[in-house]
Amino acid sequence: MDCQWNITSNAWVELTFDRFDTELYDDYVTVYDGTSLSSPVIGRFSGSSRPLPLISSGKNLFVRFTTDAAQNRQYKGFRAIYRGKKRYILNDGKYVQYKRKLLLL
Ligand SMILES: [Ca+2]
Repeated sequence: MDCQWNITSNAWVELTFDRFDTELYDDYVTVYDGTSLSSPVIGRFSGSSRPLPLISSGKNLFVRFTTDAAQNRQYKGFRAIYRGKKRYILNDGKYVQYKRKLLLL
C-alpha cells in the first residue's frame, strides 16, 4: 500500500498523531516538510510509539504511508489530525497563536 496526503493551508501546518500502530521497520509513515516526496523529511515512523507532533516550516506538509505486503492485518494503522496555525508577533515580542482547521486524515 502506498497512501499519500498533501496538506495545504494558508498557515503553518501542525500534524498530531493520536493513534499509531504499524509493523516495526516495515510499514512507515514519512512526513515531508513541503509539497512532495522531494521535500525534506522531518519524520519517519514505524512501530507502536506515538510520534510527537510535527509542524511545517511553510504552508504544506506531505504525508506518505507505505507498507510491505506482509503482516498488515494485525496492526491498527494510524490516525493523525492536522491543524492550520497562525502566529502573531506582538509589540513586546511575545506571540499569540490560534488554531484554524481541524480535520482527520
Ligand atoms: Ca507490513
